[in-house]
Amino acid sequence: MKTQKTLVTRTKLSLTLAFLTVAFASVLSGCTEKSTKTTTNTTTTTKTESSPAKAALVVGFSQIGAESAWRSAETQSIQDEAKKRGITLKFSDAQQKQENQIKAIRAFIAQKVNAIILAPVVETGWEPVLREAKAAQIPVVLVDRGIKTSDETLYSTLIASDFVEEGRMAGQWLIKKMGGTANVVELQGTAGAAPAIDRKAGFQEAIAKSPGMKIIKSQSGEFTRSKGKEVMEAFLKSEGNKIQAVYAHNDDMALGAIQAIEEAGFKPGKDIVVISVDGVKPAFESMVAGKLNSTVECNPLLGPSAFDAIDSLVAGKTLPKKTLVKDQVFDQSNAKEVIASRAY
Ligand code: GYE
Repeated sequence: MKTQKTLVTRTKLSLTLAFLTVAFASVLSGCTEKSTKTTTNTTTTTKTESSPAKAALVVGFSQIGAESAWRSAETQSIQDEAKKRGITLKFSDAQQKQENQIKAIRAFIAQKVNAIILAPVVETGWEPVLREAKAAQIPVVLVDRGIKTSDETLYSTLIASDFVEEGRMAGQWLIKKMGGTANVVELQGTAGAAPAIDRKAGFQEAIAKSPGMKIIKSQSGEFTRSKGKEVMEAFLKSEGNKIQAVYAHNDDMALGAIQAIEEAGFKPGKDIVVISVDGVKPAFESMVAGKLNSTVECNPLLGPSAFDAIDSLVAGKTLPKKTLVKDQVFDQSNAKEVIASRAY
């Protein structure tokens, strides 16, 4: 009896042990399965998200300000594109001051952002802060305006229009319109800014071929409508009837000048021919209304290419130093036809 009992107990014991072993094994295998799943999940996540590895990107954007319709369209494009790609964008508006941009870049570096987008207000004075970004291994993408530096390794790439060419196109259009002879007043952009320097140079180069084309006055209207109006009022006061054409480095200043011309009792677009650069919606409306004569487009929708560049840089690729945005000339002859299709 005793032996039998022991046997039964032993059998029970080994059965229990066997059961436990199986149970433990399946718990273990469950664990393994789970951890495999987790691994699989992680892999999938990383795979689908060689994008949402993007989603984790934090980018700082140092913007110049909000001086023009062009600038607002550029800001919008970069903000929209960041949102679309799930990128966290730290946005800083410098209110036209380089010192504010430098502060913003230093803050981005301290926050260890993955990349910096910089629209530099002027061409010079960026080396010290860009050296700090380089030391922190944070790539810098310049958008819309270039800088002057002897060390091109301080930024990764520049995405911008050819402002000299825009100036040339404006000059050529005006020579044709004026039959090679005109007294022109020029409203320049922000002093020291790449588009102001280059648009002036390109225009001068173009009109140099027609000795009848003369710039009789030239002053900065700071790329704003109000300053453009103010400077044009002063030009009209001192030059009056002599002025036959206005060349403004952007649409906002041209629109301000148009107001000044009307208030002085002249007809913009007829008595005084007006040409500018940018191609924003209000410029098209003014051309349709017969006031602005022509605008040379400068595309501000730089968000998609800026973030494509950042993706490449984060992936360790090297980019060309400059990517050119293509522009074209519009005038009263085609403004009506294209106005509805304008995206900014
Ligand atoms: O033409 C002007 C703006 O940097 C290209 O800046 C840009 C210029 C643009 O304020 O309207």
